Amino acid sequence: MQDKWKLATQVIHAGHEANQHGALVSPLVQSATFTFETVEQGGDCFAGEQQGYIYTRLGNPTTAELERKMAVLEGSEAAAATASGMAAVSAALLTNLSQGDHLVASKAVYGCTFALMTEQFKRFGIEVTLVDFCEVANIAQAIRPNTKALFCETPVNPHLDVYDLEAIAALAKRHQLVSIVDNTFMTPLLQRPLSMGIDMVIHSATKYLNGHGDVIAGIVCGTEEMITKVKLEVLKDIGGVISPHDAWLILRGLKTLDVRLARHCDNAERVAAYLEQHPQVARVYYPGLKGHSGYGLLGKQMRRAGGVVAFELKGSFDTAKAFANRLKLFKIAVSLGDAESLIQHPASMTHSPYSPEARMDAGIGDTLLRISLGLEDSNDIIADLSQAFEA
Ligand code: LCS
Repeated sequence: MQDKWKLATQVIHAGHEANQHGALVSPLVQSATFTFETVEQGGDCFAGEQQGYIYTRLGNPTTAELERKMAVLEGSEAAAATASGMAAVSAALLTNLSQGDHLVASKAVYGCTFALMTEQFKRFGIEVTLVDFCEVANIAQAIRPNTKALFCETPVNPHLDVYDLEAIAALAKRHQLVSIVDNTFMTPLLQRPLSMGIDMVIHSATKYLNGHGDVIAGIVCGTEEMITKVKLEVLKDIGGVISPHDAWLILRGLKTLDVRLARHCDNAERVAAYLEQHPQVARVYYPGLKGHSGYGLLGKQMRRAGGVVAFELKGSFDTAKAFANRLKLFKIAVSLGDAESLIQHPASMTHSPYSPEARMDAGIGDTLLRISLGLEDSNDIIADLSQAFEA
């Protein structure tokens, strides 16, 4: 019965287990360590001969509930919650890559993911080739004998390019590579990469999953074997584990994910259409618009186009800056997926880890603005944009 529930029901119920007091909402287990009856029992728990919580870096009941819920939502065997989205990206990649290995990744990714791959991995002898994932042939050409994994986001932060997940998964399988997808912009309610053959999914849970702008966290989903490696080989020793309190807040946020996403998407669709017809706008990037390269995958790979829209104004960088500075309802802030509508300038903010050349090559222009549509009334959002255009 539970297996058949729709995802809108699973966001509320999946992963919940009966507790001592019959509390409807699972109690927050805010404890760093767990006690043993005897030294022998402690030793058996460490040796894996007895089940039991030991120390929160190794596992925690509140964290475990979030992990069970996310595994159900993504359709994975298991999940690991992490201290941030970057901890999830690095845990997923470091589980699969060692010195001398090679990674093929999309050249347009979140700025810190770019920095991790191009700066940190270099220090540890992990090679990375960045290509445009719009053409699967580009990925195939970049594969070498020592390639171990493929990595991308789709839709991409910040300009929302969309990549064909079935084609990427098939290519990975042909070459026995691990395919890893960052599903932050979609959440499992709009896109389920594992159902298309992708091996691992990661999230910045900071965004839609939590949805209230008060937590930094991440999730990795995959097979039991992969997630055990993530937990025992990376999280245990490198230590990027989630705080139980943050896991508890995400469990609360997830209950409303379906209803929140509906509003985020409605608002984004309306704003994208408004911007597209505006004479001061040069170009709108939103997979829900007919002219967008990802439009063909809408309905097939993605249920809806999400709550983020990017656009370029006619004019210079100063025009874009002045426009953003005039907005009143929109807050100038990075992050996305919050109740509040946010605007940011990728070139100087989220994607500043790129060199100007690498950024232009990835299609992230100087005048690009990215907005995350919040949960406000769309009339107020449009009115705010209109007054900024008129000023
Ligand atoms: N993956 C994607 C697609 C992201 O957008 C981000 C953060 C991360 C991973 C990293 O997650 P975090 O560690 O921040 O939880 N994106 C941000 C953004 O666009 N603005 O601020 C952060």
